[in-house]
Amino acid sequence: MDSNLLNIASQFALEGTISNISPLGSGLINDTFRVETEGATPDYVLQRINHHIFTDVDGLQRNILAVTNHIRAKLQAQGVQDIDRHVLRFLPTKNNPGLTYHVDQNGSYWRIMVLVNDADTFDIVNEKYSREAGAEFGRFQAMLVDIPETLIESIPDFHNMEFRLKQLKEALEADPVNRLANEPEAKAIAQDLLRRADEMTLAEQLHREGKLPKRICHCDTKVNNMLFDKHTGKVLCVIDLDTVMPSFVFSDYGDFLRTAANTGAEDDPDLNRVGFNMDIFRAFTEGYLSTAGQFLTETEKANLPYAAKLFPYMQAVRFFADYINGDTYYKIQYPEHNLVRTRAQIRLLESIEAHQEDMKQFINSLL
Ligand code: GN1
Ligand code: MG
Repeated sequence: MDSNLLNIASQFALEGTISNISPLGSGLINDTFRVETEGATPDYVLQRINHHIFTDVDGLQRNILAVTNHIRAKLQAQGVQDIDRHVLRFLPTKNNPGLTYHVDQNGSYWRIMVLVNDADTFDIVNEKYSREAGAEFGRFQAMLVDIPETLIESIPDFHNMEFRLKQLKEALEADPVNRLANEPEAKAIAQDLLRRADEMTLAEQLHREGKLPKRICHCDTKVNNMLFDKHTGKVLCVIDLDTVMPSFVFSDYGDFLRTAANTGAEDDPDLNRVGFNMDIFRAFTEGYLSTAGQFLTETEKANLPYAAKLFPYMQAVRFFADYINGDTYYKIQYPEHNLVRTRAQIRLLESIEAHQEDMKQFINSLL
């Protein structure tokens, strides 16, 4: 067992005696370890927080604590059993009961949460799981509509489409590795993306007009950010809370469909595989509206089809800006990776655009 990791884990007020620490999962942003303890005490998840991406770790952890405490209190009031399986629990440090992170001598930030055992995550979901995921993400937002704390944006302007377009325009102007100048395809993509700018910044426009609220959202509702019970298949809880922040509800609705309703991969080189799966859309939307329907405004409901196209669009803008910038943000596996990702997201966007009318009709039929 790594004595350095043991020393870090020992800074936290955990129960039991640590018997083993080993790498866990395949996250791209944080480093994650499983901390096992002897006997019946819980096992834990130890994480090094990427403080280059999340620059305000204190604010980030205060966000997460406010959210998990608020949800925990509601579950308690509802008499839910086994609460640690239904909401993440972060431990305080031994020295400071109000602090849920530790800074080591290298300046790395660490936190520990209780491990939810006998749980599965999925990268691909069928209709049944999509319906449950929709209900769970809707429930998550619903439980947080009355949270008293003011949350920070753990990544400022994370899902602000106007800001993402501004970043793209800056990249195109600087063109630091001459990809725009040298590649006719890059010019065509830039035009294709920019011509949709007005339509795609609808959320920011509505917000300025006072017609669209910000609420506490998860902001990374990829299909694999939800735990399911290994034995019953029932949804347990939402994980990966780093990006929980004020945003438009479109974030959670749109990003799930971007990942779960794509018939191909996010970076599929074969565009013929990429398309929008309407069965997954219908199942997820049914689930989502069954729990979020009560608090959503008419404007929010009417714009769910827009939310579905917004997220592949935003992701295309982000991948493409990174490609033009010379691949400084997303990890790439090969030089054209960000370009391939951009093409795939644009193909998905086109497929969603073609389904807008069907989507509107389906949503109206549920209301
Ligand atoms: C990043 O690292 P990962 O895969 O959880 C990104 C998301 C993107 C996603 C695209 C903090 O998430 O916003 O949707 O890549 N997270 C951050 O795959 O930028
Ligand atoms: Mg994740």
